[in-house]
Amino acid sequence: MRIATVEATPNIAVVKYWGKRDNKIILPMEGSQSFTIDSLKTRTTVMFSDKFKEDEFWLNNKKVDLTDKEIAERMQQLNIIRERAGITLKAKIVSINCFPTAAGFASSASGLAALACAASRAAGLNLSAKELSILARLGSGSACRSVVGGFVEWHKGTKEDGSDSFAETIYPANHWPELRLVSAVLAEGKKKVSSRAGMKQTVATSVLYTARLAYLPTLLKEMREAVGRKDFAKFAELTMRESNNMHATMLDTWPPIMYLNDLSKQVIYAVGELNANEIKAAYTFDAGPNAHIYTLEKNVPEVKRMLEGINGVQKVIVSKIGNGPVYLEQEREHLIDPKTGNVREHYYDEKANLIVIKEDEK
Ligand code: 2P0
Repeated sequence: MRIATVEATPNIAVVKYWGKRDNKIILPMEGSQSFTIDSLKTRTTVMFSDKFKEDEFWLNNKKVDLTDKEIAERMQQLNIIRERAGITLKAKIVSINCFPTAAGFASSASGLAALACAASRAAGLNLSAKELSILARLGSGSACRSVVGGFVEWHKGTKEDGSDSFAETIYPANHWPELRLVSAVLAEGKKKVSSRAGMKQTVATSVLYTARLAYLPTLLKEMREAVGRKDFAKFAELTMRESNNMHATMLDTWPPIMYLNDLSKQVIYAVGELNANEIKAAYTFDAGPNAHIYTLEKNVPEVKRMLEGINGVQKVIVSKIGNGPVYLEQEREHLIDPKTGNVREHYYDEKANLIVIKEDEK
């Protein structure tokens, strides 16, 4: 049957991807590294069928306009998958994010990783992790790091066709079992400058960006070693300085880009105080104000208390390191009824933290 369902999770980078050398097939200026986390899942079902007259995409129960240029670009992997599988069938894609409402978390990494895995499986392809990573990359750069688990590196590659630009696991999820990510939701709403537009502008205008590119190869090596040794103090310093470096090039962009807000800055100072005697926490910020703090299990209560003491922190989410995408094999877990091709009524139950498919309730 041409249907598959996959759950994928986001990744939070410690060496950031910010800048492309090819905007069409998404090749980065440099490598990056992240941990895939075990929470904030996206579940995606893809079905190919001759019943369907056109491709359809439902995200969080809303129909997405596939004629929109940016969305069509992000879905380019779908045609590549069809071509490779030798099929011309239309696809129905149904996706839901298990994120708290208004969390302001980016969902493109988990969403496009889940799409690559589910669409290729539904098309009957049996692809390697490397091939899946390359497909996910075409939808969103950071998504190529979510097709595998643990500590992940995206190799920038040197080939023009992108065949050596993919992510792989350097250390599996159980390498550093005490590591946790404590994420704080600081603000709602859509960001003013998208990552895609922002990074393009940074590459074009920031004079600091040259210095960033010069130091990244050394940082990638030092980070790999610090994670390998599970040296939290070194890992934390590298992580925080790297986040600051990326945000410095954002501010140095013209016109300037500022993703951090006053609350983000309060978190930076509070982490500094927490670390006064012993390094216990490492903040990192992406293209938005929300704080992501890597810490060790024993320090989670203290980090949570610190965040909850900041007026304006809306929610705190603790994650472990995850294993990467999971294929759901049970018929009733599909978001599409395989017999009829109809979208099954479904929603995310935030309290129970699970996806409810209406038929299950009967
Ligand atoms: C990262 N970010 O490494 C960095 C840190 C944001 C800041 O990857 O244009 O949404 O789709 O390739 O993947 C965000 O970039 O951009 C990102 P596209 P994407 O996680």
